Amino acid sequence: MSDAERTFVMVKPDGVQRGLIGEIVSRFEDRGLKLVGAKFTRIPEEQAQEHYRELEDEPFFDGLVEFITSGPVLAMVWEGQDATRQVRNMMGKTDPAESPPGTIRGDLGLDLGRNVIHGSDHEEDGANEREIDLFFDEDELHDYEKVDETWLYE
Ligand code: IDP
Ligand code: MG
Repeated sequence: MSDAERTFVMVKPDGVQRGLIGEIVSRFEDRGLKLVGAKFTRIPEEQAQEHYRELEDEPFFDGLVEFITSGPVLAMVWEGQDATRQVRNMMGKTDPAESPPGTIRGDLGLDLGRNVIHGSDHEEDGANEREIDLFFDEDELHDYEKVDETWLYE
């Protein structure tokens, strides 16, 4: 595999409440990505502020932090070739209304403030490592071989 990479992904509280965990995890499994870490957790306020720190000057920042801490989330790390960009492509755009059918946000959401999923931004330098470190200890991430790897990668 070239460009093997780990990326941080999270089913947000709205996705958990709407029973979309299975649907979302399924999409990444079907695509061939490998789950290397997962945690069902309620994010402490300080961690939420840190996670979204580049948005702290936005008018929607407080509401965003309130929303993301309002209930449990499923935090995950997925691994695969070019994983960060592939996951972002599967998610669609930030606004579900702008996201094409076939994407997670385009299929499962309607409103910008309730867009179901977070994924590290491939255009933001080092976002995946920073976010993985914020949510996971090293021993919570698992190196293992999956039986389908020789059939997924040339
Ligand atoms: P992303 O989630 O697609 O990476 P970002 O611009 O990083 O989008 O914004 C982070 C999150 O902040 C979005 O997923 C969304 O939940 C929220 N958000 C972004 N822009 C707005 C807005 O204009 N109004 C309300 N919420 C917003
Ligand atoms: Mg972002």
